[in-house]
Amino acid sequence: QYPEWLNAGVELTDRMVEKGFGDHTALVGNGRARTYKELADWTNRLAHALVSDYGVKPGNRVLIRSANNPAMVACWLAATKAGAVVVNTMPMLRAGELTKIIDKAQVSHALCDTRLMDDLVAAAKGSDMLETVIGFDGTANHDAELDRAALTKPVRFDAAKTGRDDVALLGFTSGSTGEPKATMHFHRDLLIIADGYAAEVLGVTPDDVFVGSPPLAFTFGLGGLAVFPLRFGASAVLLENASPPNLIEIIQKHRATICFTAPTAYRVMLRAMEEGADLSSLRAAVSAGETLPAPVWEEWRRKTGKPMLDGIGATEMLHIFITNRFDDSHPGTTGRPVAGYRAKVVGRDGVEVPRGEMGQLAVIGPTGCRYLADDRQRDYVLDGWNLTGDSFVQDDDGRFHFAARSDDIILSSGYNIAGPDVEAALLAHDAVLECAVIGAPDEERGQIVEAHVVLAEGFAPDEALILTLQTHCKAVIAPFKYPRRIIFTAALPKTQTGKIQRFRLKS
Ligand code: 3SK
Repeated sequence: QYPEWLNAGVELTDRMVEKGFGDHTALVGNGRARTYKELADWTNRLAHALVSDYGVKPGNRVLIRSANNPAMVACWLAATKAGAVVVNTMPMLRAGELTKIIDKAQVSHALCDTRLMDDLVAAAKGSDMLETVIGFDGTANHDAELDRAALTKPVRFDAAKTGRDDVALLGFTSGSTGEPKATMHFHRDLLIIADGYAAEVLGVTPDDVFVGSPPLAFTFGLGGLAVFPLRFGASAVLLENASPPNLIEIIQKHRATICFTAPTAYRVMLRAMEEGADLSSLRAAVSAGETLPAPVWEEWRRKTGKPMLDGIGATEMLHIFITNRFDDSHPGTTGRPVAGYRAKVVGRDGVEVPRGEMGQLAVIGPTGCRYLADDRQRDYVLDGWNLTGDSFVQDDDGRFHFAARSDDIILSSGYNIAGPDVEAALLAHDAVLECAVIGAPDEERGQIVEAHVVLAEGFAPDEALILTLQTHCKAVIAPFKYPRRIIFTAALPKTQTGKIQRFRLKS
């Protein structure tokens, strides 16, 4: 359904102006709001500068380093219009991590918020490939090299003639080993996720105001905070610091309607509501990236009268491919495939297992995994089906239920225990703010269930609480699953996209 020649950058800006959204607010951030017309002009000027002053050519790999702000979105759209393949990166990355990405993606140009230059400059020194590092002003006062170059350029730009199946984006994912993989996504893929998930599931309208915490460098964030709003003439509020308190403040201030974040932030929002925070403007609370504990879903429903939309996505698939719906959302399930996708649960032999049995989730659809120069492609895609590495069960009604990452199944005394089941039980106790459950080696049992727990305010980490939590778990899940060891900790190790790194808890 997409034309042969297609440029996602143009579709999300100039095309929206053509459709009559020119005066509508597109992006808000760093104290300013920008309309679609302003965004189209801004990105066209930047694209001119990239091409004429810095020699960006179609197919060049262009790295962007920034926190979530309108300038980052503008740079991404401009580079896309110029036909570049964009590699968005997170501000927290250090030089060593950037070097790996630069080498893997063969990055020739880097656009960097001037506040984040040091690590990029250090990374560039270690690379033969990266020739041009250009600073932009992330605060959007137009006071850096790229901004100055763009200032005098025309507001019309003839975008590169990109095909719908030309690569537009490289999404990096570290996987559980920490060795980065780059996933290639086409111009059409960027529109497919909007025309699929965002239209079918969220029913986005121009009145929607998006907020959220995932970095734009993570495809969850790029979709939820840039592609989805811009595809439908809606607005996005971008936060450089999207800590839960900031998120809560912004939702109230901008009367946000759609929020993309992780379960931990929703837990904080629930507490804030008790203290008077008004989050009633939210019509969609999208949760992904980590399993959504059923108690959080239930409390959200109780306090807001609305369901939460838990979903599962993957950088390999670009965005969410199985999800709950407003009229079909249930605690503890991930829901059904997004329109255009099919999913099944398979055994080790790749054959579908009967309903009710646990196996690996396989998914097929209009987006899918294409690793850049990586043998791991063979493990991920089998006969067109993407093997996500997640263990799921499909129930008799066809809904998918997350069991665990395949790495998170604990084998204890002959029992298969899904770590997330134990986490959900622990999280149902008021004392537990966050937790991660792993299998720790044990001579007698092979493995035992070990829980790492961050306590909520006001609870003391003592032996009595360990006993209380163990007793609580035995009461809410099969007693053989209870955590035999509980370790209290101040924080859990997480990736920069907020996913808990359970493998780092394993000694
Ligand atoms: O959870 C994820 O890993 C994810 C990745 C990309 C897009 C969306 C999601 C939820």
